Amino acid sequence: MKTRITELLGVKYPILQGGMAWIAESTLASAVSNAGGVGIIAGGSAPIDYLRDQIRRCKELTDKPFGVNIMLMSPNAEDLAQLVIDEKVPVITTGAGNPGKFMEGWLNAGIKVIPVIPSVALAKRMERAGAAAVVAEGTESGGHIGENTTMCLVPQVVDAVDIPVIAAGGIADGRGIAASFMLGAEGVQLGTRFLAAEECQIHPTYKQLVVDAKDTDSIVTGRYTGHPCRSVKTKFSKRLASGESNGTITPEQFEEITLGSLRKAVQDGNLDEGSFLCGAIAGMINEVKPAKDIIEEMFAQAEKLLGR
Ligand code: TUI
Repeated sequence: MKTRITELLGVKYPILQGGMAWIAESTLASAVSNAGGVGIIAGGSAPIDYLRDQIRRCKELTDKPFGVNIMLMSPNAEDLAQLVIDEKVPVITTGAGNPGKFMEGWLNAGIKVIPVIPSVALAKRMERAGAAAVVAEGTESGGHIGENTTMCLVPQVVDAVDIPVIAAGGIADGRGIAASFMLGAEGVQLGTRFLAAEECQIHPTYKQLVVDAKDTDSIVTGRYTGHPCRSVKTKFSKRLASGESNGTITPEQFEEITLGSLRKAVQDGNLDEGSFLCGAIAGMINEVKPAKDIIEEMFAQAEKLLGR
């Protein structure tokens, strides 16, 4: 399936793995890259030595292209932004902010920059700033989200920019990929589907929550903090949601309670204090399998649907 994304990145399939903070490390990223997609290591708010180590491990595990996601709300975004230059990472995705101030440095280093954007306005700004492509991410996604849906956002971004558009949010099989292509996207980014990849290193409790989730099992919390986040419905996330709506948890208390909650989910499988981020499509994911099988099966289905 050749598109401007496969050409730009030199890969077999036009698929990026989401740069999920605390989750997307070198084992998962290299498995996706070895399968013909683009594996992404999450910078998150990791210490610089950890990310350097992960990048070097990924280089040992694959000779295929891979990328790093820079989460722009991270307190050490500046250091991580320099690290990816020093380590000659070929592709960067960004999230949770406008990467404008880093663009010149990255472009001068020959890095292909692919910002994740939740709006047409930001897509246009990123194109002017030299982005190679954009990921248009709908509110169906897991984690920190914008307002617009994938179905509405992707075609509007496609109409607004000339660079290739990658669709994200609510995609987990060949039907979602085919639909994204019909909307004008030339690639897809999937996060939640890869939570249930064999190579994904999250706690078994987290993986099981994703596999067991049904259609109504994701919940958005934290709108009143300005950082809405989608996760699996658990006692913890439901308590946050009710505290937010009935005023018993202030925005400041919310930030305090959720600080470190993603790590508690990923590493400890802590159901009482962990935030198990996931997309609204989790209900469709019922099986853990290798990243290679996930990718090959999805693209076989998509190609059939698209009549190729
Ligand atoms: O970034 C994500 N998803 C994430 S980041 C994350 S870690 C986190 N932890 C606590 C608070 C916030 C994040 C978990 N999930 N997806 C990409 C994404 N980017 N979604 C929305 C945005 C975004 C939002 C505003 C991108 C740009 C933006 O720009 C605002 C501006 O400055 O113009």
